[in-house]
Amino acid sequence: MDPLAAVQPARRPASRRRRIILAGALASVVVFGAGAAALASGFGVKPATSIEIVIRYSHFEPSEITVPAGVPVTITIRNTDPIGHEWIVGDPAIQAIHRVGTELLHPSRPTEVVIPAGESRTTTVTFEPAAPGWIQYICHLPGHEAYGMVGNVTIR
Ligand SMILES: [Cu+2]
Repeated sequence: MDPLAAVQPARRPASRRRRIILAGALASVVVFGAGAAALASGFGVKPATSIEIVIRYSHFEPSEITVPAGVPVTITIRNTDPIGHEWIVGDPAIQAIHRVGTELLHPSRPTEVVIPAGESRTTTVTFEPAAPGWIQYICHLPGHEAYGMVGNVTIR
């Protein structure tokens, strides 16, 4: 048996996935009509100090959060998948370390949270000012980042 099978991305059923991709394509057309650049930069989104991120089918929902700089932000990560995941938030240097890391599980830190299957974890992080997209949250279990388990933090 493949020893990595237990951590392979939890994929949604194919037929449902196709419908969602189609719906996403339609939504993109509408969004671009309404001014995609403004939405993509988080314009108009009020920074939040309490955020819930749901993990479903090995994706973070939402995959974009907007937070204030310099104040504690409470983040609850709820894993609805039948496999464990992790939530590593940080700059490209942090992500590079975890990308080649060999530990499947490690002790949780405020910015490095392991969420077992079906469980939730809450952490508190204070973000320093950074350019949009510089700080990301990624699951570095094998194959998960490539499958799309990536989110962006906008700090304002
Ligand atoms: Cu994952």
